Amino acid sequence: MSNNNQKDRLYAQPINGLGQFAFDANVARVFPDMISRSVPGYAAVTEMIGVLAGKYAQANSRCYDLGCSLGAVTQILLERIEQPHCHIIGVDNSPAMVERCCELLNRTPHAHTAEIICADVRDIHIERASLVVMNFTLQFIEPDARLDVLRAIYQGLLPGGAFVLSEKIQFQDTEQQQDFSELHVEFKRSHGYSELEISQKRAALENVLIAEPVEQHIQRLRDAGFSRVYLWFQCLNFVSFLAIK
Ligand code: GEK
Repeated sequence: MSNNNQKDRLYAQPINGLGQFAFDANVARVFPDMISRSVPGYAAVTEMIGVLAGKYAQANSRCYDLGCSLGAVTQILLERIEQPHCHIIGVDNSPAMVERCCELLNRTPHAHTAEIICADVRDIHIERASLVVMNFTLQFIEPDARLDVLRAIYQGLLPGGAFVLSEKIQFQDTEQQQDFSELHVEFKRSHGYSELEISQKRAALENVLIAEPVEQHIQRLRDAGFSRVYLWFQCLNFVSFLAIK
């Protein structure tokens, strides 16, 4: 049985011909450690998604975790949703992530089960949803395709349904961008990442993770149809929005 909590050392040694970051089996192996040491506020956001699920999940509906990775949010939805006949669906387009997600879900007994689908979020049909979560996933989809994703989510939500969107952001103000990027590097250092690990990871993520300003996210959520759009969380350059249909 593979270890649940392997330490992320993927960028600890100099890598010749450093390629683009990909959600492969190596990443899947260390993912919980990687995300908790890289995303300030990740634990707080995922825990709060459980609270939001308690309020917005409706009986006889579907709840989606889009870009579920190893199912951290899916697990929280399974624990927190008590409404009857609420079908929980996790979607991720990385086969390695999906395989590991299913292993981990099978290890944790829950009263309900979740369906995990290996697919691109752009290819799935969202319907009868009371809650849709995209926890740090839209940022990996090319910007031109993002509005269509949000429109499909809006169309698939029931009245009163909620969409939770968490993202790394870019600041329009260059000074704030510089200050918060430095603070993010400091956060990574404080979690034991070396300068080499930080710089190689940053280079690998270039053009893979495309962060946008808060204002652009809010405008896009409105363009997709949402009229109630709230920024409910921010820690440095990581935020989460709640949009209600
Ligand atoms: C968590 N939500 O632990 N379709 C489906 N999945 C995708 C796509 C796509 N087009 N693009 C990327 N992914 C999780 C963390 S991680 C965030 C999400 C991070 C998947 C990708 O395979 C990866 O598993 C996930 O989105 C992003 O709360 O690593 O910063």
